[in-house]
This record gives sequence, structure tokens and C-alpha cells, in this order.
Amino acid sequence: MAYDDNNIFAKILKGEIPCDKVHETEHSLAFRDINPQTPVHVLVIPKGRYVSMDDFSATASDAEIADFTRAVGDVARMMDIVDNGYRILANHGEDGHQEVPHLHIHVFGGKNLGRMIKPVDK
Ligand code: DGP
Repeated sequence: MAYDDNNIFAKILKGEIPCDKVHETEHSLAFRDINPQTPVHVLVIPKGRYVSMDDFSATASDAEIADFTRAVGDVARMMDIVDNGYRILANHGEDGHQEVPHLHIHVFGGKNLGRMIKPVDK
């Protein structure tokens, strides 16, 4: 899938729409989800033009990948959810129900999150 420069997270990165920023690094930005599913729900995105983990993992530089991975860990520590536990998740494509076509890791925490996902029909 080609990158859409008008997706909502591209607009946040360009400063065209606001976000509730919690962390920023050279290659990554983290902000609160507009529709939080849990008491802590932060999205971590790379600043580069990547649709999902598919193209990010295949084409991002080592520096971007290292920065992004560290930013996710930083956010969990900053949100003080490490001791009680948390969950990270990234959706890709149609089966994954990805809504925004710019890579984002969801960081969920602040409550017991239950089992990983609901069982579905195979
Ligand atoms: P996903 O299904 O993984 O693509 O989730 C997209 C998430 O993005 C969803 O939890 C809601 C969030 N979201 C959508 N639009 C905005 C926005 O304008 N600002 C913020 N902060 N979050 C948004």
C-alpha cells in the first residue's frame, strides 16, 4: 500500500492538527489515543512515512528501528505501567482492522487487560 500523506497521523506530524504529546525522540512521536480503550492508551509512531510494521520492518533504517523500539519502552516507563504490566499492539491491514495507515503501536495499561484477544471462529 502506498503511503497517504493526508492520513491523520501525517497531519499530526506536520502540526496541522493537535495531539496530546507524551514523548518525542529524533525519529518517533508518542501521544494519547483520542478514543482511549484503557486508562493508559498511548500511540507511538515513527516520524517517517511508513504505512505499517510491514514496510517499517523491511525498509526503515537501523537508527529509526532502534529509536522507535526504545520510544515504546520509554513510554511505558513514563506512564508508570511497567510494574503492573501493559500490552503493546500494532494492527496491519484489513484482517488486523488497521484504521490509520501510518504505523502506530498501541500501548495499553492502567488496569488488568484480561486475556490477549477474544477467541474467534477459525
Ligand atoms: P488502528 O485501528 O490500530 O488503526 O487504531 C487507530 C487509533 O487511532 C484508534 O485507537 C483511534 C486513534 N485515532 C484516530 N484519529 C486520531 C486522532 O486524530 N488523534 C489521536 N490522538 N488518535 C486518533
